[in-house]
Amino acid sequence: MQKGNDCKDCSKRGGVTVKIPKSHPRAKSLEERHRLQLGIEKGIVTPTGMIAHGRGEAFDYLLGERTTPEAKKQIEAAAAKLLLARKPVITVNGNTTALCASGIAELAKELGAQVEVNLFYRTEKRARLIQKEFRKFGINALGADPKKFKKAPGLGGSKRKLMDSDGTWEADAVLVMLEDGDRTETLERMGKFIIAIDLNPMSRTSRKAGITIVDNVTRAVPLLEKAANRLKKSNKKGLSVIINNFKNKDLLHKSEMWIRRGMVK
Ligand code: PTJ
Repeated sequence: MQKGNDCKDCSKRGGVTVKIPKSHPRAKSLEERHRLQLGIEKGIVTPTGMIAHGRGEAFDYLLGERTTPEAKKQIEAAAAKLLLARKPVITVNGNTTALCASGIAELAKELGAQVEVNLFYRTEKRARLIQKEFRKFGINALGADPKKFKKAPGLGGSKRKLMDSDGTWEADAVLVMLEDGDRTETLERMGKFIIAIDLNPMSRTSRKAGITIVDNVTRAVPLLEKAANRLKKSNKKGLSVIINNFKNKDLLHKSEMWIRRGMVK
């Protein structure tokens, strides 16, 4: 859970305050739902973001709501790749902002990466609210200035085609979370290396990304920051060895086996 919570252990639903005891077996899951609810109230999260989160929760439940050994390897490779990148960019939407803006901000600082707002249900107001949220954590997020937009080719009418000319447009490595397959494919076609965080190892984004972390963003983002901090001490050769030994397809298969069978075989 991110730092700087608006609410610690209670949630207001329809004017009713509901206490979530720390000992509640689903406390973390309820806190995440509450965080999204607050995000909707603030205008940061789109209402369908709740449905997207529910889908993620289902996969997370089947993964045992923990970072699997495979996800730990995916996180290590992702950190190595982002550290080697000339210009890494982290793109954020409503859900990721509500769930872990402070963690993303820490990660961006650790990597020297830029943060860029990219929305499916884009309104300029939402983009500015997300930018404002990141400012609280010392990040000047890109993606809210229409004068700087360039359009990714091949994304048709989707507002996800909008790219900041100083951000994803220039990036060589892009970290995406809760991403659509068509944007992942487009960014790859543009020559960018995609690192995805997605609880569904079977999604188009998971299969198209160069490195996929099959984990909840709320766990993966702080672990990625820790890995980046640790690997910063390695030289380029050491980081390249990690990436060269990494096999995205194999680890995706193993992640899928956790979900399908509760074991890796
Ligand atoms: O904020 P906007 O306007 O950009 O809206 C974005 C939404 C959330 C509507 C959009 O990203 C969306 O529809 O997402 P999806 O396609 O439902 O979800 C993308 C993937 O993220 C799915 O494979 C989910 O299982 C996965 N996912 C959901 N929650 C999490 C997650 N992966 C990691 N951590 C989560 N907490």
